[in-house]
This record gives sequence, structure tokens and C-alpha cells, in this order.
Amino acid sequence: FEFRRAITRKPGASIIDGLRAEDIGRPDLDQMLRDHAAYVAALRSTGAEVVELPALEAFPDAVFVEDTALCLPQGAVLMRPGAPSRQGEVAEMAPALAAFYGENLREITAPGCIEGGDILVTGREVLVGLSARTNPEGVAQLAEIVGDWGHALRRVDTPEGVLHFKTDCGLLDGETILATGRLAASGCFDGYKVLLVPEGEDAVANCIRFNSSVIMAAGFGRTAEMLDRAGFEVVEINNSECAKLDGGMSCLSLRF
Ligand code: CIR
Repeated sequence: FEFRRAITRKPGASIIDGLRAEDIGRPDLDQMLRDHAAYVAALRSTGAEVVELPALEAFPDAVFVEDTALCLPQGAVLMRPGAPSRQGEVAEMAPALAAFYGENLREITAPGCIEGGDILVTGREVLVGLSARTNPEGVAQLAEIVGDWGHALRRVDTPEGVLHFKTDCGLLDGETILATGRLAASGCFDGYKVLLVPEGEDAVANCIRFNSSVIMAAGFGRTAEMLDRAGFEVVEINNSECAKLDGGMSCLSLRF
């Protein structure tokens, strides 16, 4: 959870066409821009360098950069999103990653699919949840790549009807995970310290630990209080607009 930099992408006017499981209203670009600026400021306030890529109108979900790559200290892996409308985002991200990683770039190829939202890197392993966006072939390819770099990968499941594995969890420190009850019940975090999201606040599980801060969606008071009491430095960011597109705190950046 210690990072020197992050890559983000500004939301564009086309976010109104972003993918969503359920239509709960039209995302407001101005509000999303304000929230995005607050998010970038929160990352920067920890001392990290934050790259802000320009909006990509041709790809309505491009603000959710996390899904395009996995960034590890040894190299980055370009994903192959399971959502066909998102596959073109990867080539748009590749040059930004090449600027930092040079030759150390690998990629997931067809028929494999993975989106970064299904990957949780902990202090001891890379956990990847199968989902509607991530298939076994993609996970097998990733296991080989990260294996070359000395990382163990464990394949797990994402609860039915949940977009991404990390929709329901976030890393708080090397061995502590914030998770929803429905995900923790699967046993995938056995051996870790798990803090359960209080009843009714499942939508806050997708938080990130970024250097000294735990960055979480605003409006979930009981979770904020629980994390504060556990000694974490909590930063709350309004997430109302990204939530309309099933997006949360982890989706908005690549961290490395
Ligand atoms: C999608 O359905 O792909 C976007 N609307 C949301 C992606 C959220 N990304 C993430 O959780 N990593």
C-alpha cells in the first residue's frame, strides 16, 4: 500500500453512456469532475506523483482506469476487459505505462479476459476473482506472468451479481481487508484480518489504502467510525456520480 505514483483519467461528457447494471440516474459531469479533483488531491496529499490523463470521449467508462492494467513493482500487465466496449481503453493506457515501466510490460490476450477491478494485491499474494468480466483463461495467463515476477496468485470467486471482486473489498494494510459480509462468507480471506462492513454499508467496501490514507466513499458513517477507531487515517470522497456507474474508489486510479 506504499506507492510513489498513480495514474488517473479525467471523466468526459460521454460518462452518461457508461455501463451500469441498473439505471439509478444520469451521472452529472460537473459533480463528477469535482469529486475526481478531490480524489486526485487526496492521492497527491500523501506525497505521490499523480498523472492526470485527458478524458477519452470515445470510451464512456475510461475514467475507471484501474480496469486496464495491473501495476506491480516488477512490471505492468495490460488487461483485456471482459466488457467489449472497454477493450479499446487498454491501448490508450499503454503509452502512459510504458513511460514508467519501459520494456517491462506484458499483456493478457484473447480468449483471456481480466479487468483490474477483480484483482486485489495483498502483502502476500495476488487474489483474482472470477466474474462476468474475468474468465479462467485470463487468470491463468496472469498467474504465469506474475509468477515470473515472484508473486503467488490465488483464484477466487466474486459473489453472484457483484460487478468486480473489489466491488466488495479493499486492502487496509498488508494483512487487513475491509470486506462485505457476503464476500467474507466465501472464506476467500481466511488467514487475513478482516474488518466487516457494517450492515447496510456494502457500497463502501471498495476503498483504497494509499500510503498513509484510507480513501473511502463519503456517506457511510459507521464504516468511517470503525476505521477511525481501528487507527486508520480516513479520507472521504463524494462518490455519488461514479456509483451510478458501479464505480468506486479503487477504479479511479492505477497505483504503483
Ligand atoms: C463498468 O461497468 O465497467 C464501469 N461502469 C464501472 C467500472 C468500475 N471499475 C472497478 O470497479 N474497477
